[in-house]
Amino acid sequence: MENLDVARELTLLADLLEIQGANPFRIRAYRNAVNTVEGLSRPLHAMVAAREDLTELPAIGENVAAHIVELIETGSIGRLKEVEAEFPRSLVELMALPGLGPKKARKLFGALGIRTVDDLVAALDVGTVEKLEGFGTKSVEKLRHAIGDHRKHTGRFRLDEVEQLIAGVLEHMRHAPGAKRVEVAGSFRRRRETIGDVDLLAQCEGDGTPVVEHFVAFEGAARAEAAGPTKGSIVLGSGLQVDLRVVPARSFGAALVYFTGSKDHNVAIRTRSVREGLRVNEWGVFRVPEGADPDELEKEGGERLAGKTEESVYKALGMAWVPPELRENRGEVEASLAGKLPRLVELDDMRGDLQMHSTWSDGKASIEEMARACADLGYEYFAITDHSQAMAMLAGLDPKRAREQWKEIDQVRERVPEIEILRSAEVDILKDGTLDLPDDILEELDIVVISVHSFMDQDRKTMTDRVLRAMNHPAVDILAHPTGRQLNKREPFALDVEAVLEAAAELSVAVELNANPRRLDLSDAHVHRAKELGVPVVISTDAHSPAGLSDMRFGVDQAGRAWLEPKDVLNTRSAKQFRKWLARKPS
Ligand code: DGT
Ligand code: CA
Ligand code: CA
Ligand code: ZN
Repeated sequence: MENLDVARELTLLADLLEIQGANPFRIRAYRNAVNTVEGLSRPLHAMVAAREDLTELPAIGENVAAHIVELIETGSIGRLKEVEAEFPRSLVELMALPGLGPKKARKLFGALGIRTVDDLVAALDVGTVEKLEGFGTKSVEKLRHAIGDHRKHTGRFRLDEVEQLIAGVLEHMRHAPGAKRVEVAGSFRRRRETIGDVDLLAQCEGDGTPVVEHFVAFEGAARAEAAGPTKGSIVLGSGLQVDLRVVPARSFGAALVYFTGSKDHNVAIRTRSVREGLRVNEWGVFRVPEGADPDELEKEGGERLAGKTEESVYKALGMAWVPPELRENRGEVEASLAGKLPRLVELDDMRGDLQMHSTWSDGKASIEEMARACADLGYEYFAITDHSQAMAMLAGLDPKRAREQWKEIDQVRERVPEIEILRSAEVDILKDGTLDLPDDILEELDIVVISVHSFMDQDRKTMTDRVLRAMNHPAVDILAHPTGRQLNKREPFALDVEAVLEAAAELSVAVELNANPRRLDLSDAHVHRAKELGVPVVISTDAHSPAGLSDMRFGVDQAGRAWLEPKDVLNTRSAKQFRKWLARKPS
């Protein structure tokens, strides 16, 4: 039971209570508690085991604390079961559809017995929904679109969610009898932005049955299946599936290559090996005997050339070891053969962070706290980018407050001299492409970051013109989270990214790779395109607290998937070199 599981169950309770029409204050209390749980750096199960008083945490009252303890100790919340007896939990999936709130969910369930998105699709098809009070033709049309979007997302988990969800499994596997080593392979190891299922490999000589049995006995598994001595599979309470394979040491490297994938990468290296008279599979690399039909051979038939380590496998194929982030058959096989793999950017290369918020807008920590946290990370510089005035609900800064903030920045500069603070703002790109702060303010900022936060449903041409107009402002340095996407939640807005990148190259505007694992915007493919076009990329966390600064690694991993080297990333530069870039334009 990880914190994410606790947050999920409390959210479920709040959602179902909302459908039920319960007291809004009670519902709010649950949602505030969820915020706290999501921000915790320690596992709640450890705190419960240590009998710590959970009500000392912010926004956790007696009632919620009791639910959490009950959930961790018994695996469920009694109150939640009561509500579920009235409204099935699948209704919450319905509420994930934009435009479908708790009232409509209750109505669909009460009047038509609709429990799931599939039920809704069926009802829409027979036309019963538009006859319901409150559901006109137009809202039915909207629902159809929403269902289309929703379908694209279901079944995949964000990378950060998976990291948290499998922590308990990995800990459990440390005690697996006979397992010398356990590694995560698959898309997780390739650091894809979302993950379908998790692929684990355990190294064990001889009979793997005890390892598989230990694995399927994991207490956090909602379902489990042992399939013989080398394979098993569990589904966690969150719905995340984890597959395990048990492999002997002589094959571990080959299995790691095979199960890390991607499938396209595997196919590419196998095709190549055939030409060399070799055979590569999850057991190793083998030389096919003269005149033998490779399809007729045993799984380990032929002379064994490699298998123990990944390096040995690639070497037997005449290749240099390929970083997992690159294994997508996007040219890495050829580059590896030619000895031309890039030296990917690493977390250690980062010298600064160029987007974060403080208590001046919607951040949770002061400028000084953020400064000290950045200094602790070893950065040379960072930018404070609070929102601008149009973001009123996020307490965006108007010119007057911006100037007040600069005074505080000056004070913090004196108190934390070990790091350079750049005066900045995340300036809103208004509906018409103008910027949300006047020129005199923009000119006095050290660095200007711009982004879209409103009117995200504009058509492609309008949105593209709007962003291009904003980028043309001479004060602009960085276009932040350029497509506005939120993984599994909000599709990117309609934008001609190619045109934006071309303009960025022309205007010497950098594009952001937002490292927040909920965004990872731009995507790996777009960042790769930026590199091709010579557009400088910055990797920024968009942190709203010191803890958020550690999201940098997600951005760096994604930059690796885009083939970025340190020289492609502006904030790998020293403060001095970065200042030089800032002075590239007259403004
Ligand atoms: P996911 O789970 O959808 O996020 O993506 P992956 O890449 O983890 O895919 P998954 O879990 O289906 O399989 C794990 C790895 O196993 C995959 O990356 C490559 C390998 N693999 C799976 N199926 C095949 C196949 O049919 N041929 C080959 N050559 N490799 C495969
Ligand atoms: Ca997988
Ligand atoms: Ca799998
Ligand atoms: Zn933003």
